Amino acid sequence: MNKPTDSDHLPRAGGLPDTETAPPKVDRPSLYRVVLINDDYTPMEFVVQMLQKLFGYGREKATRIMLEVHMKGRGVCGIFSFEIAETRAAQVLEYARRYEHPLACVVERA
Ligand code: TYC
Repeated sequence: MNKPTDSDHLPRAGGLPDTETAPPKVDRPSLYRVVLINDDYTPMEFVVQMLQKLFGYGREKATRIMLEVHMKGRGVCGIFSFEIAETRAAQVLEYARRYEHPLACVVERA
């Protein structure tokens, strides 16, 4: 409960209580992008299957993301809280290295 103030007897904006008009005081968690980087060697099909397996995307969405990376040099494959983004990026690198592909990805503040 807030401390009583001198203006407590006056009508509030729109007649709404303070809890409805004041901005929320909790910080929203920061978000981070997992960004895939293009290279000339990793097979397209491997990238599509990786996106399906590690990010749970259907084949269409996975293909769209892979093609965006292939054509533009980079592409966002997901936006998450910091811990999830770091974990997913590490999983991408681990999966790629296991199959000896040079696939790269980075985490950026969204
Ligand atoms: N450019 C690769 C090729 O032509 C395909 C590719 C797409 C590689 C996305 C990496 O993150 C990547 N085989």
